[in-house]
Amino acid sequence: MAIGFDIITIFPEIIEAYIGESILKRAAQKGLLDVKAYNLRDFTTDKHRTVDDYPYGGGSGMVMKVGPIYNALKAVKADGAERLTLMLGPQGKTYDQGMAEALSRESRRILLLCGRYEGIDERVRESLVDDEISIGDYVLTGGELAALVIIDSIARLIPGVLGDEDSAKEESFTWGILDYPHYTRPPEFMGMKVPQELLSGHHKEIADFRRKEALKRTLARRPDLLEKAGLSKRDSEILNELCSHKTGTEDLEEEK
Ligand code: 4H6
Repeated sequence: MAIGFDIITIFPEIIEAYIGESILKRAAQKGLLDVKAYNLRDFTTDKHRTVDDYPYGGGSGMVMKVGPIYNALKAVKADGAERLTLMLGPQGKTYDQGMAEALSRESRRILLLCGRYEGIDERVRESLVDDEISIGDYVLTGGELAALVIIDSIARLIPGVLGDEDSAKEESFTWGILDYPHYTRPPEFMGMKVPQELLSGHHKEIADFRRKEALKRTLARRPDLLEKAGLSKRDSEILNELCSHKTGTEDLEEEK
């Protein structure tokens, strides 16, 4: 179960630099991940390798031209492989873990188009891509960081990429709520203690403690997630208990 990405960008080095490091590099070496970055300027036809132009109707900033993007898409797709073509932009559908999971099951290669300047000629959005994705409600100078966020979040869901077979299983169990707090040695640091439940060695007690802490945090910081989360009967009981004991989140309130 491998996955492939094609990235069209005026800064292929940004993509290559990140993919060429650490865990994603190993995934690529293992044949689980294939990322190819293409320089949009290689698909221009003028001497200056122009990818942008002045906006019709005037105004500040430049707009990415449709011609080079069309040529790049045509050249990348020339191998005839099935592809899902996505552009990254602040006006797209908001990306989340559910979309990452759906895309991790894609059999097609995923082609990501990264915009720069003030935006991309609207005809690209209308006719040349399948969809537009946004990684969140903020503006970036270019789509490259958004493309890397998408590649990274999908790659870690491919079995064998993290090397830890249990992690995906455990994640699906806690999916939809915030993670529980983590601790490692020493058991006490500058007076701050690791919760005794974690030192007990009782697996049931540890699991209950973690679930309760995860629910407590979610209630305090992201109550919106609780509505959509797939909670068990036991989870609902824990939450009811937390709600009845005053707010049950006093220990989190000082963190806010
Ligand atoms: C397409 C259209 C993604 C791409 C416009 C990209 C935020 C996200 C971009 C633009 C991005 C996101 C160019 C508009 C710079 C603003 C590149 N910004 N922009 N949230 N920027 O996923 O000016």
